[in-house]
Amino acid sequence: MAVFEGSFTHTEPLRFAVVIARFNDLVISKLLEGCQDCLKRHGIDANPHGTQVDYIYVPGSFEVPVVARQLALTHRYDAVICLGAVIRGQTPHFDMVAGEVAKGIAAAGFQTGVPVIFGVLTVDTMQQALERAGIKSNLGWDYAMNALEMASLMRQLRSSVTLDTYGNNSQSLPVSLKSAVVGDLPVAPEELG
Ligand code: INI
Repeated sequence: MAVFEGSFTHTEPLRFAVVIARFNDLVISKLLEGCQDCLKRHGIDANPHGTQVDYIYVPGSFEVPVVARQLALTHRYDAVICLGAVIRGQTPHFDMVAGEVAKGIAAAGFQTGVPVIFGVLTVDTMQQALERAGIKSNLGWDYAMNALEMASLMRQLRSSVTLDTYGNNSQSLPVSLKSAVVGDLPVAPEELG
């Protein structure tokens, strides 16, 4: 048997998409800075004109999932990082918006087999949002770490499913997982249970 876990080295081949909600830009721009700082310090060329990271802007967090899913479906990226901030004090629809965004981002990852990172702050106040976007810590850094780890893990799982330790095609994974890790388009709902 084997242990699989993502690493934070050998990042040269990795490709990421970052989906950025413009709403609450004061917070989001800081999350993005933290995210880019982490990627750069792990050897990623985070330049928008470079080859490793694409940046896609949407109006608000509600629009993030549809774009994240579309990007994941291209299978051009090892992971999609979603950045947003939904603040309770700003909208009576907080629970609805936050819930739909969370569900949509989870579905984008689940349906495509591509890690889609939930980097959407859901907080009560702007103060809390800013604390998590640089005043105390910067969760943008953590989201990038999650993306690096998942990107690496999925590459390992893909190569182990394609060719296992004994040089055979592995038959041990359930169909849904096999389909997800080898990057088939998209996993049929009935396989997801
Ligand atoms: N979008 C956010 O990302 N955060 C919020 O706090 C927010 N509030 O407060 O309303 C918000 N609204 C916009 C929403 O995401 C959509 O862009 C809009 O409803 C159009 O679909």
